[in-house]
Amino acid sequence: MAILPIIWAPDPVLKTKCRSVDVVDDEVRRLIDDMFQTMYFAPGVGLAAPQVGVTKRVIVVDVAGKDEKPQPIALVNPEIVWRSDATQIYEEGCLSLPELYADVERASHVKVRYLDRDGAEQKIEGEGLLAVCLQHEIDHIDGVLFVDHISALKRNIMMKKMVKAKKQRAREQAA
Ligand code: GNR
Ligand code: NI
Repeated sequence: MAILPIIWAPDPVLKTKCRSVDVVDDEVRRLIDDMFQTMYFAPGVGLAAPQVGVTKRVIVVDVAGKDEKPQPIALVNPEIVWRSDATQIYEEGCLSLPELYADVERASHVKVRYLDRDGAEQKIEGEGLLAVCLQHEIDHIDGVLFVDHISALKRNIMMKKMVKAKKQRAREQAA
């Protein structure tokens, strides 16, 4: 298992519509294991494959609280099959947009069909943070970031901060 480097925006890999997985094989299971390790280390409540540079339709989530038992869920080829008309607003963050947060409105309840790590078809229903997280991660494999749901003005300010932060990091790494 390995902790993988997380890619920061702006980066073309985060804008890519990812490819479906044909077969859930050992290579995909290794990716899932590495993604869980990377997500728990970060720490985060979700992670999508393009955030670690892999343009495949694979996401992992665990929205259990600190004192709760872990609830890891790996979803291959996830597809939202139903979303509620009712919406919720949640202050989102993203490991690919470190230290940036914004309110995003999404469906408050979703049903998602996916393949589990054994390749078996499963369905999951989520509300609250799980619904937010499933939609945020499925956006990632379609090349969409949470800032794509806010006003262009706010998005431009945030992306300028990201360009600055990346330049600063490049300077630090060169030093
Ligand atoms: O760790 C994360 N927290 C979070 C908080 C509110 C809404 C969405 C998220 S997902 C984020 C991890 C991440 O970037 N996943 O892609
Ligand atoms: Ni994210």
